[in-house]
Amino acid sequence: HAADAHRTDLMTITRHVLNEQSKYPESRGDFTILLSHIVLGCKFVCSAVSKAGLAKLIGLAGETNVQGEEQKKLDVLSNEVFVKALISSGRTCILVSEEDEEATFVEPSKRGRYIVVFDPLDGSSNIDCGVSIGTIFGIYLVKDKDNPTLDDVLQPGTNLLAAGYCMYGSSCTLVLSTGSGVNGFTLDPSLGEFILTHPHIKIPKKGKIYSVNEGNAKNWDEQTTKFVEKCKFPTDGSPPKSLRYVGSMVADVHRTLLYGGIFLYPADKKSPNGKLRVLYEVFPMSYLMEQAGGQAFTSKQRALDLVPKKIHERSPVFLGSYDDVEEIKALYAAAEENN
Ligand code: P6P
Repeated sequence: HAADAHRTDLMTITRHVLNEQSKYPESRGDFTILLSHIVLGCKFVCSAVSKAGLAKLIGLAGETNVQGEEQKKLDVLSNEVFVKALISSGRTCILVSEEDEEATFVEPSKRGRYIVVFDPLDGSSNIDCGVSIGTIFGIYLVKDKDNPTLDDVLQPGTNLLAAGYCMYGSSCTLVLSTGSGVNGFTLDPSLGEFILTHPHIKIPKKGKIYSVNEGNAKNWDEQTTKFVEKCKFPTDGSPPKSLRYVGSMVADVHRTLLYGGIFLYPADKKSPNGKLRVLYEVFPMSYLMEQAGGQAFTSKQRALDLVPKKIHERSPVFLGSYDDVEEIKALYAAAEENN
């Protein structure tokens, strides 16, 4: 009764992480506890986002409610929930959030060994039109938890212990890697549990989709312009690629991970470092792409090799199917040689 076993042998995210952690005999369950608090935050945001539309009717989330009180915007609310959940886990010592200008150093009595970098509600400008948005996070170890410094946060993405995102769309899907592949979990609202629905996600080696904001084409550099031109007018007889661009990173990356293709947020004359943030957008998504057999590039180097100097630093990023990213890397490498 394999089907029956599948139905009754529920692989929840907590069980899955415990299984993975059991490979490390020295692990004391701290990481599992940390992750369960991140999952709690995702469940809260999922519930708040799904009510956002209704909230307009009853004056919640960013509107003034019947008492005329200014309700918090969803991204501010989400940030507060994640910060409180992470601190209460007792396993974190530094938090970096897209919503907070400065890093949060957890008070010694509640401090643990982990650093969490996160965007609590990425793409939140899209929420009013019902487009999928998401939480993006990455987890590092602190060097010395009794003396945490900002240097602990300005680490290359190659030091990440884990990364993931939770997409709030038609369903609530959490995609996670702790360093041995990528797995996807879907929230079963009747159980309040994330159940393993996409085991061992592997991105297709080559894709048929490119994903970029063509509205910035006027400001692109020559290499990006050439690459996009090749997507539209292939010179090798292959069919043109399809353009799919949601404008919400989690939605565009999730589609790229499952269907293949390439997502680009290049630098342009207006934004010489592109728009996406290194710590809590580029690194976690690049980590997941590599774990799923794809790759991520910044126009100069492997994205995970970047060493950020500031916590809200930006970088151009080209990520997705291995072969597609190779093509744009070749264009930038050729330009380097000619310089
Ligand atoms: P543009 C959303 O505001 C965001 O930070 C990412 O989620 C998304 O990929 C990007 O910006 C979209 O930017 O300039 O194309 O609207």
